[in-house]
Amino acid sequence: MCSQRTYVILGVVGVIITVAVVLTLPLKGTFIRRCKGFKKYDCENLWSVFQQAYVGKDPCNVPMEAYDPLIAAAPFKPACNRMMFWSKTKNLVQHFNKKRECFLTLEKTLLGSVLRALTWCGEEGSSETFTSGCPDWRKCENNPVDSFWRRASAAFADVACGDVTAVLDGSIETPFDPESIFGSIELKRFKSPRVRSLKIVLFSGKKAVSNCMNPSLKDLQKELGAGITYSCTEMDKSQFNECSSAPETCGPCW
Ligand code: N1C
Repeated sequence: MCSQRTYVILGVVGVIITVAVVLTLPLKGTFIRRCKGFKKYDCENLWSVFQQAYVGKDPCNVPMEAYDPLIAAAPFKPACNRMMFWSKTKNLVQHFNKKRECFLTLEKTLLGSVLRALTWCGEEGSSETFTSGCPDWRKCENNPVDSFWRRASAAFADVACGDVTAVLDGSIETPFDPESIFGSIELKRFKSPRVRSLKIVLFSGKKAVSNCMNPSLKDLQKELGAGITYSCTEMDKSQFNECSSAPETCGPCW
């Protein structure tokens, strides 16, 4: 006969196992399901390579290099003249690209898409993946999620070629932030003659606060590699909508 104490212990162990499984499964499930939408990848292997970057590690000590094997397992392919970057305009760009299939953003690639809008981390001495209680940039820079986006952004920018587009926010005072991933990583990796030009689209929703003469855009130009042509176009909501509702023509809107 089991004592009441044994039942309590078994119950607690059961709850711990269930919590561990419930915490890990949704991430793996989402990762594999999204991955299977892309052909020709070994999704189980990618999941295991991905996990090796952060499982069992202090979640404040996962550098971007931890994802080197993941990037090597699913390298980005160049899409000349169609690559789109952004800073502080994620929702707008997602909305724009839903209607218009012309541009390729990081979030539409295999790696960007399997990890889009997800949170994950590990813990020292544990083989589990957690999806809540993970540190973000306010706690530490080298957290598993931000390090992934920095590493993936670097690799995505490395393959940029031809005419490259970047959508910045014209409704804030400083559209170009040198500390952002776009400013500190992607921009610095555009190389001439592989990249011919950088086309900035300065999008203002309700109210334009800055224009193409903004001082932060002068700073951007100073950071741009020699030999890459720079241009800037201001767009309001109706121009942007007009452009995004012409999906059949992938011709330039800017
Ligand atoms: O720091 P940001 O923007 O300048 O980064 C955006 C830049 C884009 O060009 C993308 O190629 O870097 C890439 N990128 C993503 O695709 C992405 N998806 C989700 C960078 N970050 C991404 N995220 C999350 O948004 C991530 O958690 C990161 O820290 C933020 C950065 O958003 P931002 O400051 O607007």
